[in-house]
Amino acid sequence: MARRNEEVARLLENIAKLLALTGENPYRIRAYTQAARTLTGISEDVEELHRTGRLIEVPGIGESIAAKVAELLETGRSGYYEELKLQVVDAAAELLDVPGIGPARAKLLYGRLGIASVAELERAAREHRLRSLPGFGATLEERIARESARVQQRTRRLLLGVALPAAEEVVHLLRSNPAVRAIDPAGSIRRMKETIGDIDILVSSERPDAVMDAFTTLPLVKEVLARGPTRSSILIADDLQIDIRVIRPEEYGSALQYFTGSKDHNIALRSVAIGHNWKLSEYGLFDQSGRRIAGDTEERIYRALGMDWIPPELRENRGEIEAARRHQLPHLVELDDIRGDLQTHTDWSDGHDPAERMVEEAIARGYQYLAFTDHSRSLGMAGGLSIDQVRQQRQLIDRLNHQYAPFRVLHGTEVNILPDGDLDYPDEVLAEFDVVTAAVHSAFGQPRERMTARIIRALQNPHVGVLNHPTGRLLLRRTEYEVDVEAMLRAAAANGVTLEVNGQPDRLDLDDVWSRRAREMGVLLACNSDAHSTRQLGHVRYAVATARRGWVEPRGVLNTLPLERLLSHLGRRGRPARAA
Ligand code: DGT
Ligand code: CA
Ligand code: CA
Ligand code: ZN
Repeated sequence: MARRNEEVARLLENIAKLLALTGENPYRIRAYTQAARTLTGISEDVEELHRTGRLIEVPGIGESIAAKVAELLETGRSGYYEELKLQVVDAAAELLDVPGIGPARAKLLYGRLGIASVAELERAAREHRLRSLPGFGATLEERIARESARVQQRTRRLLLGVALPAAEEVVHLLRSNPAVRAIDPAGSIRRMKETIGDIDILVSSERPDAVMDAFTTLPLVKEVLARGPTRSSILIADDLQIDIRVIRPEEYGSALQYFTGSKDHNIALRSVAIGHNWKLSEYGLFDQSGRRIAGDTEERIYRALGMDWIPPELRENRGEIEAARRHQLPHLVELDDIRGDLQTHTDWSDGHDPAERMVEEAIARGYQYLAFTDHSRSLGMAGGLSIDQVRQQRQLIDRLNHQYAPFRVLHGTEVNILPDGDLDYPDEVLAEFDVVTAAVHSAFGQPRERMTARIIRALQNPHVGVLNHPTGRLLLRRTEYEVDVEAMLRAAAANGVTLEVNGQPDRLDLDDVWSRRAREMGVLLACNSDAHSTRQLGHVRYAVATARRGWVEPRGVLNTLPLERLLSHLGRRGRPARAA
């Protein structure tokens, strides 16, 4: 079953928001947001914690919050939250989703202008009706217009990291059904696009009725939206909508090809078929007389059209059809190629799990090495490490290396790039790490030239091995900071610095297009999880998916190297790697 941690966390966050609207004291409000954050990060299942009476052992969860969590888990609702909603104008609460709008401004917008939804807010901002309000200037008005557009966009699309596990669970539950011959996620999920509009699943079967029965009665169904003979839609937790289509086996390949998309890829592929005087549709590939040339598998369709089968991640009409015709498709990196992770956090900074548990999970994943890259000292909020703590952590890492040999724990840091491009530790401290990863975590608002110069300066520091989440975007929330990415890539190439493809579902940074460009320019990439818990080590799959969408091959990814070659690569930058 899916974990309900996220659902519970959202309730706690909503309570915090409503409390803020009622003018509750900040300590209580913070208790709820902290508890929400903790629940999202921990690897334990919240239902399990509740069942075994250990909820109140979770840091930051006292009896009062535990009681509300218990009620939600047992009854699916929260009386406390319902009551709060009645107290507060429910609609005004929606405005708080817009960055820049706090409780005071929400009250003002509702009270003075009667604005009760994000859509109305956007319209009012575009019509310049906000600037007359006290404390609202033209700049804020512009920002609100932009941010409320983004909030509405966000509610229309989902992160791949949310949609994919849900789709996979449905696929897993149905696969063993005897009426199901084959089942696959299609659409943007199969292409591993960074955000997903809706979830499409295809089933090959000769008994559509039986498949529909099974689908619409899955235990995770919250609501059946539509049920037809070969097509149905359900709603599951978090209001995720899943559409399923049942296809006859002889048409399954062509349907899978068609519904995988992208639309642009399909259009280009269809014109190849037209070039042969053939017709390609979701029902098959047919010649002029209507005879079926192919249809049961995708491989046969692509082969009949004179090309290699194209991995779904490449189907964006970015040159893949030409490459497939010439038999020159890239040999894409795979999850199994990854030998270790070069960005992870432990409970020494803002991670949730102790170093030992991270190591054990990495070993269970089949890794040869794992770098701990806890935050550096100026990131107080995230428990950045003082120089003393760095040295204490090294003793622990030496112990772990002894205990878990031949597995190798690398002592790393995610060192802040300060606003002027200096790094957050002096060079002699940086020289002691096995791997230095650097990142921008502050002063995001710098103008483009300053930000670009700042990052390039960091790339020129001979101790820096990797630049983390290079553009700083947060999907559906914050665009990248202003930076000349081409110049950044050139500097990375010139200085031999690896650029990260960060696997956190809301980062995927570098993205697919920049990853491809980076490789063209000779820049190495690292597919990392940026895990803040053992469970999140699995996020590396999204980094690999993004790299695959960027045509990246295993030799383009630093952490496909076995340990010895990784160490010698890291040593090449300025200082010898420490002997194990
Ligand atoms: P999404 O859901 O917005 O993340 O993106 P997709 O790619 O999953 O798009 P969706 O769900 O609208 O349709 C699934 C696939 O069906 C799409 O990738 C390609 C195919 N498709 C949909 N509409 C058309 C169309 O008008 N022409 C062609 N050639 N293919 C289409
Ligand atoms: Ca879709
Ligand atoms: Ca769809
Ligand atoms: Zn970071």
